[in-house]
Amino acid sequence: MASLGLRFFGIAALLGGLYVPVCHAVTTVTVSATASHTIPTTLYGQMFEDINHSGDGGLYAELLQNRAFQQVTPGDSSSLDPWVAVNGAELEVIADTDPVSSALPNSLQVTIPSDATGSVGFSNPGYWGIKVDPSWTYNASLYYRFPSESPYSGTLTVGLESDTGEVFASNSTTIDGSQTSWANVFLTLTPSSSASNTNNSFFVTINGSEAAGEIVNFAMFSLFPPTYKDRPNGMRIDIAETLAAMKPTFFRFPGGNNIEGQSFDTRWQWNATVGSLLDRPGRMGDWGYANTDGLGLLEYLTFFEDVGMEPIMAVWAGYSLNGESEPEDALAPFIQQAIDQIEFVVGDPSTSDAAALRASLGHPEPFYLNNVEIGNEDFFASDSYVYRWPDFYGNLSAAFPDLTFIATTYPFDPVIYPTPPHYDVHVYQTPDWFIENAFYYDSFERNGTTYFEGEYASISTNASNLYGTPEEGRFLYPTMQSSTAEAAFMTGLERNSDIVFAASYAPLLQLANDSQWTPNLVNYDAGTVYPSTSYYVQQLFAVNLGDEYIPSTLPTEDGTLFWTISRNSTSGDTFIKIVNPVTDEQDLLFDLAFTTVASSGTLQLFHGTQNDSNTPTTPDLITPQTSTITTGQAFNYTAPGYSVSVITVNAS
Ligand code: LXE
Repeated sequence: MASLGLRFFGIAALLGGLYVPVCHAVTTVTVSATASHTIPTTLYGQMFEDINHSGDGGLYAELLQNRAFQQVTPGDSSSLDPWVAVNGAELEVIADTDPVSSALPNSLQVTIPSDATGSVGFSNPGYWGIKVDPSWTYNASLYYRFPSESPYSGTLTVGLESDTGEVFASNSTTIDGSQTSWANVFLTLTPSSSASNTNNSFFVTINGSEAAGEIVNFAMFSLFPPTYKDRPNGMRIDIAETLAAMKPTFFRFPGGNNIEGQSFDTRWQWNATVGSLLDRPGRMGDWGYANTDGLGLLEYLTFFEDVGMEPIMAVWAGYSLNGESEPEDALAPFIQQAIDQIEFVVGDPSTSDAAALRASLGHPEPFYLNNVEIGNEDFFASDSYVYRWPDFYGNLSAAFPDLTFIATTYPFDPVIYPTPPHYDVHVYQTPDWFIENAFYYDSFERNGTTYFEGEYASISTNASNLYGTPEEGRFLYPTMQSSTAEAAFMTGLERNSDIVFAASYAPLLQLANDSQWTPNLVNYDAGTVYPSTSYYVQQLFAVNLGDEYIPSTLPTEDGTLFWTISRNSTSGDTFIKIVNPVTDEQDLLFDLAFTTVASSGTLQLFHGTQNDSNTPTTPDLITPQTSTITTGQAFNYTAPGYSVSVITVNAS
């Protein structure tokens, strides 16, 4: 326990002409010179699934929404969303008699009215906007065919325009009525000026008077800006860079609820997400919108290599969100599908078809993979996890003895066999809960079992209605109160990193215009990324981390001041993280047992008031500020209210 000494604070208050010393309780933290354990290399990472348009419309850089009419019902008015007609064209999503591919059965059938004049066609406003950047080259692509042969030949134009009709970029080609089979049109767009906002759209037009009465079918559109590390079919640069700047060590994917499916048929299936985009049918995701699966297994894995993080990959485990579990005697094909998914990632192309497929797609070398998670939140179907866990774990660990498998129930309920080596623990709670549970793992038995805090977030101030509305206390965006409370909890994760091997805030990403869940770590719209206060907490914890944990005086278990210390055993850089999740400032005295401690260090201070929040209307309200600080074997520090401080000092 921390010793609370009383110290006369340096500055005295002037009162009635007399100097009256102001008393502050000072918490003395004695810091050992010897590490107690090695910090796992996977401690701080990210949990991702397509929720809040975090994949399509988010990390995945494709700009066109509903680009291939996947998982829509032709004839439904919503099947066209968000495409709209330009200048009187008649648009209809049809089940094509001769579709562009068997995976993409629907086409956009465009009829040019017989009295058409001017440019006639259709446009797409993207995912609530399209960013027009004159320094970018956009790759536009579409497929077309004439359902009936026609003598028509004319110009097709694609471009980017504002909602007031200002054209920023356009490019053209000739299309031909003799083209009754599918032809691909690929055109680049280089805007000549920037747009003042993101209320822009992508348009496709033809000359109305020349084409009057013609009918043309279109399919599989795409519009890509430059991508992170220049990957074809890759990631949106600003979002990817924001994620990479957190220095995540792992990326949990592809769910979360979104691996589960609302039913067995709509579960995430790796094999439907690889190969040509024409061969990906997409699926109805678990968060109310179709997933294109353009962000497929290979795109994920490539992204992990580009960022330098490892996967924590989930396999579907026989349970879907509607509450149904596969009976035990029906599991075999799903276990095989999970084996194939893992083979695709790490298998040998000479012995596995899935690995050979990976090699044929340009990556003959296996990807790095250590951790595989079996299912998601299977405590919701714990009755069936009693057989699903041993069946999946038994078969998968026999096929891949070098891999590590993670169970998704709680250690105590139900008791499952064989005893899982690792558990994925989730918690969405109030700020107070996170502060009160900074010692959550301290009492856990050290029996070889280790833990992945796979989802956590402080989501509401209302303990009795955590998932209620913002009016009922739910956070729309993280605040300094919610974020510093998470930081208090994280000091406990770091202290217990002998048994906590990984931890990730959830959810990771949110398109601010349309989301299903709040709060989220990183928010964005079509043009801008808005890192939240919790993002900066995650970043401070992840970037400033040594390879060894340095024990120190324990914080008071029911207190309001927390710290954790780690050290880089090569450089001697020692990272002292101090969290004050309440209003009043608090004083500390650090007393380091190291022989040599630098006389100055670096302070990264992140602090604000309780409700301060980085939002699209107040971006960057609170960011960490760096300064130099006087250190030494003993030094004082005052932690402001609602703050996370990281003091980096060299010690040996
Ligand atoms: C639990 C699940 O795994 C996630 O998909 C949800 C959002 O983070 C959460 N309820």
